Parts: sequence; C-alpha cells; structure tokens
Amino acid sequence: MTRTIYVLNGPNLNLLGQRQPEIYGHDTLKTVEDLCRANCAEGFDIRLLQSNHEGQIIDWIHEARHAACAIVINPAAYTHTSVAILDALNAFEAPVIEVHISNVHKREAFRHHSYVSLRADGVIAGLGIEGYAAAVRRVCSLLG
Ligand code: DHK
Repeated sequence: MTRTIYVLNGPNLNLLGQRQPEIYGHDTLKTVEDLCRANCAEGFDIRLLQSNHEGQIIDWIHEARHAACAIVINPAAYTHTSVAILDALNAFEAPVIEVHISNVHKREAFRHHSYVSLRADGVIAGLGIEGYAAAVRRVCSLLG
C-alpha cells in the first residue's frame, strides 16, 4: 500500500515564483510538487497542500494523524508565531521535517526563532526548493 507524505505550506507560498524571487526563487509550488514526487522512494506518494489560514493548516495536520506517514512542512510566517501549529504537530506521531526555502538565520532576527523546531525531527533552511526534495528523501530513508 502506498504511504502518503503530507507536504504542507503556509501563508504566501501560493505566490512562490512571483513574490520576492531574489529571496524565494522563480520556481512555483507546482514545481515543488513535481520535485517532491520525483524524490519519493517506491511505495511513497505526496499530497502537497497550501493555505494562507492557520486553522486550515491545523486541520490538515489533524487529518495527517490517520492519513500520512510523515509531514514535511514549510509553515512560512507561522513558523515564528504559531504555538497552535506546534501543538497540532505534537499530536502527530510520525516524522516531521521543517523546511525553509531561504536561510532564515541570515535574515531578520524575528525569523531566527521557530516554534515548529521544538517538534521537528529535522530542519532545512537555505537550500531553496531543493530543501523539499531533501526532506522527502530523508522521510523515505527514515521509514524505509
Ligand atoms: C517563508 C516565509 O514566507 C517566511 O515568512 C519565513 C520562509 C521563511 C521560507 O524561507 O521558506 O520567514
């Protein structure tokens, strides 16, 4: 049976490829989806989702409790603000990998803290969209 990796994306990532390309690059979320799928091992698939709404992301994390074998999440700005997303991830019992397209540590001080990192099994920042591919590969190797 195919195992599904949820690839969750937070606010403004629907504009990937259009907003601040000097920071986030020119590729779109569709390219991210294709890249993630191409990096899945046999027996795995991905479900890529994006929302600008915190509650929707929390609902998807709850859904993932019974529907996903792992979560790859770029919470975008919610990384730095959302105790609620952290709490939802703490109720998810399989691997969680946190991804940031940009190197958040090289940017404003408010981006240096992540609530999600308190739960994440791995954190990737600054690899551009290749960070998603690395996260998917890591999940597949962790879960065999
Ligand atoms: C994306 C965002 O939208 C920012 O709010 C984060 C993250 C960084 C990224 O690099 O993917 O601070």
